[in-house]
Amino acid sequence: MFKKEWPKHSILAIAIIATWLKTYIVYKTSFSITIDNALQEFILFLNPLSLLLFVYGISLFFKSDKLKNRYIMSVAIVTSIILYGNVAFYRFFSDFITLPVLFQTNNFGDLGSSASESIFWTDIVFFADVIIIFAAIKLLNIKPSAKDLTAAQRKSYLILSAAVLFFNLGLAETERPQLLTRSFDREMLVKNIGMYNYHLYDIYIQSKSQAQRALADGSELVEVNSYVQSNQPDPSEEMFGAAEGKNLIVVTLESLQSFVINEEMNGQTVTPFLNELTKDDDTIYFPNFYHQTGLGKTSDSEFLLENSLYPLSGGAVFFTHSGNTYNSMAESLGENGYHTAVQHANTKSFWNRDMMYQSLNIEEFQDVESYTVGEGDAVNWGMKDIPFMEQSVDLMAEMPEPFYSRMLTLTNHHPFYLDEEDMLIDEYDSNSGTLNRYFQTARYLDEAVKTLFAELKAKGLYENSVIVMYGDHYGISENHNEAMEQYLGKEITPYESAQLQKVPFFVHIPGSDKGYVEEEVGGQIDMRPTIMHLLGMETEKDMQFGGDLFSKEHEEFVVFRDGRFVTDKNVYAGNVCYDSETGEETDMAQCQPFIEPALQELDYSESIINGDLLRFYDEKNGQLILTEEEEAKLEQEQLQKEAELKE
Ligand code: GP9
Ligand code: MN
Repeated sequence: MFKKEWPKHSILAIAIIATWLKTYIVYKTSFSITIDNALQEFILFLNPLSLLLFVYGISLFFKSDKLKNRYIMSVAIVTSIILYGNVAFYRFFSDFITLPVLFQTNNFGDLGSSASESIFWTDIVFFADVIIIFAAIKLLNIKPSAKDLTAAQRKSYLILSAAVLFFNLGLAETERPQLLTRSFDREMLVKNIGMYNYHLYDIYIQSKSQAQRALADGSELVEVNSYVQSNQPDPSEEMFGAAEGKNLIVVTLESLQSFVINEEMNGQTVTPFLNELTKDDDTIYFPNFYHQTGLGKTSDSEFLLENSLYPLSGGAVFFTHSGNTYNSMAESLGENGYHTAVQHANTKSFWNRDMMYQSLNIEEFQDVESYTVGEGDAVNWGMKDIPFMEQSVDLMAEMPEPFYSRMLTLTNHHPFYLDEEDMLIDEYDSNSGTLNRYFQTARYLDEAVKTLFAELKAKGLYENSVIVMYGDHYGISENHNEAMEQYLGKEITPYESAQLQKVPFFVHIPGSDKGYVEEEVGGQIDMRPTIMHLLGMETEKDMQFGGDLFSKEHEEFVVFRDGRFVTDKNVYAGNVCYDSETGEETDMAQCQPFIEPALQELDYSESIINGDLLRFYDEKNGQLILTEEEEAKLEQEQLQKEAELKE
């Protein structure tokens, strides 16, 4: 075989095939990537190919064979190092590498000590393709006479590799719509676009935010700061400290919208337990409360809750800005002696939570690994909410008190599938299976909340806790408007669409006798100051856009992430001003004064995130952290302004 003359580009072909197959074998043996169907398996198999074809293919442009071979060897070595780096990292962290991990210096301690335990000499097999290519270069007798490819042939080759890439992306898009714009779990990225493309994508996302960060300086915070300071409502005297010293349990009610609360579907009650709570002596229920999330869905709602900042207009801030400085609610509570935790029975890398929670200073993240998902305990996206609640309370009972635990539910999630035995009511009868099933999963979620209360009581945690619950975002998108019209019995105008962004918000303080229905118009941005004041913590120095919902000074002005807004009198949606009472179109002059401020507020928040501006802010004393030059620059600007005014 070594005597025989091999075709000119044998080495290239061998390299592509060897690295491709090796990558696939490593996927299957070194990572636990969940595969649900044959298409996903096929995508996984295919996904290393596009990049390998391209990168190895560049060798076609080299003139000398020697250079070609050297280049091919280097590509094999570099891709092997990338893949192997991930394998070693995964052994310890069960996650794929992302750039910020390499730059987060506090991670290095862990990395160093774990590296030695995650590397074995047998790992040389991860370089099998390098060895094969090396052997091929040394041993094979390549036709010396053959000509190089013509320009046209090279062009077709590049077109082929681009075609493979688009084919791959197309399949990924069918499998995971909006993969690159919203859903951001590294596992899902690796699964759909491949390890190598994932790293390119990661580099792109991270360098984009790093560039914006590098260009920003503290003086940008001056204007934002004075805006924020002038918009802080004072805490309500009655509610400030009403839950002081208690444990804080925040429940994220997955995809729960207010349109099911206190309503029936074909004569069946959808949320019996939550309905009772709305009338309960110890619960304050907010029926005019809106979600303000964007593409980051659940994670955006977490961001709003923790930071009282708006999420981003493009992409999920959990994914794009997990390295920023934040002054989260968890951090403040931690400083006030709270143990802080998140409980969520899903993979920790989903929404990049494992990274982001470090930046938010959340002490403990109990992800799926903390739970025992027994036979029949999982449906749809993962662990069912009822067993999740049961086990979560057990875990909570182990936490030092006072604690702040945030529980993220999962069952009431698109596509809203449920096991037969968990269907407590019938399906609805519209043309949308999604909406039909939604009522059943919402009913199940309600049952899970009931379970939570019962478990807390059983474990003796109930009395000493305050329970806050909020719907994270809509569950039924506008694609189901026709079915929604049937259910609501009215046409869905832009006004109605905005109304459908209402999500329930509950504040339950056991034994307080403070329950009532609070009609105040508010949004998720208001959760943080509202909660912190309840716990008796001041927030006046916080860089936050929300306000205490109990405060008399709270402004009824909710800005949606897309620029729509709601005030006590109006709803502004689809560039039309509506009267909030009647839902009829009204004089634009009523909305006009709010249009600019709404965008301004979103802009301010966005500039904080993009410039990572909180690194220039000391939330302890409410002072900006400026360099001497920045101080001087500001003074100069101030003088100039004064001079202009005099003229
Ligand atoms: C996944 C859960 C659901 O962990 O938070 O995410 P979503 O798709 O609703 O943002
Ligand atoms: Mn969600």
